[in-house]
Parts: sequence; structure tokens; C-alpha cells
Amino acid sequence: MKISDRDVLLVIDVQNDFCTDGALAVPGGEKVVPAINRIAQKFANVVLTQDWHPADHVSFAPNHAGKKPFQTIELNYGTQVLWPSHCVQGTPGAEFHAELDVTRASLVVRKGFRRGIDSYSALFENDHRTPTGLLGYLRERELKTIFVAGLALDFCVRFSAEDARKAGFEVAVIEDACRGIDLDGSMAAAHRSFGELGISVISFEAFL
Ligand code: VGL
Ligand code: ZN
Repeated sequence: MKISDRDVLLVIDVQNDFCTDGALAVPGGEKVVPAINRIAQKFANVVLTQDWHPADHVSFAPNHAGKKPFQTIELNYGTQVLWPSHCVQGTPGAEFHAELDVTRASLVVRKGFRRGIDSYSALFENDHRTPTGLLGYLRERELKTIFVAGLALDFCVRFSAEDARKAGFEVAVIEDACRGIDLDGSMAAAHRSFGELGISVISFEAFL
């Protein structure tokens, strides 16, 4: 596949807490790193996201008496999964995986930094209204096609791809440069949604 100057590689949350031994480990999370590093070299535009929560974040199960990780609660913006505390601002768990090549990134978008609202998507927080600013960046730079990779396929990759597609971009998820959590059928739901919205699912080998 030929990569154009209007294409962007959007790398979602390749952070220590989502890798093996991390606080919210995605099975095989670190395995995305070599694939992402290889293809990032070919892109003129690379954007990284970083999950970046305060310690008292509303999405953390320990902040809710009697609640366990992976249970849900209802918030004013809808149902919220409660996670183990993860990606706390300034901690080693929130840092990018040490082997991730960050040198080509022109922008790092931090998300989930407000106590009262989670943000799976790189474009909008979980109320689907509060912008992160990435949409403005993509539009102002006149980028057209967004290739999404990283963690986790069924949460932050999925929501980022959906919001980008709904905003009018061509979107492709690089499936083998992602890993998923798979909570209550969330992997199948992600793939259904990609099909419904016209989000392509491709292999990183398409770029080699
Ligand atoms: C994520 C759950 C909570 C993700 C982030 O990066 O997919 N999932 N925070
Ligand atoms: Zn998070």
C-alpha cells in the first residue's frame, strides 16, 4: 500500500499499564510495538494518544466503595466500566512502552485527564461531546485517511476509529497491530461496528 502525505498513523495508548504486568494488562499488549515501529517509519504523520488519569478518576473501581474492577456504574453520560486504577498521571504505568518509537510523532494527545469523565476515543470523551482537540488538528492539517493501531482494540481503538469515521475520515484499523481486552463480547461488538460504519480492517503487512 502506498502511503500519502494525507495519511496519518494514530497510535492508541501503547503504555506500560496496558502491557504484560501492567495494571490493566491487555493480553499480549507489548506485541504491537514491533509492528507499529516498522510502519511508523513509513508515515509522514504519526499521532500518539496517552491515557492520562488523575488518581481519583471516576473510572477507577477502587474509587467506588463496594465496587470491583469490570463492574459497571451509571454516570450522567451513560454506562461506565470500572477499571483497575491505571495510567495515573506521572507514574511509570502511564509512560509509553520503552521500545515504542515515539520519535516520529508530531502530536501526543492526552485523554481522560478530567476526574469526572472517561475518554476512550482520541477525538471525544465518553459523553461523545467534549472534544480532545484532535479533530481540529486533523482537519487543520488536511489529513484524510486515518490508520489506527494500538490498545485496546475493543475500547480505545474502537471508539477512536468510530469517531473518526463519523467525522468523515476514511478509517482503517490495523488489526494485527492491535490487541484487545475482550470483556463480555466486546471484540465481536467492535468488529460488528467496524463493518456497519465502513471502517476497513487490514493487516500491517499491507505496508511492508
Ligand atoms: C482503555 C480502558 C480504560 C484503552 C483505556 O486504552 O483501551 N481501556 N482506559
Ligand atoms: Zn483509562
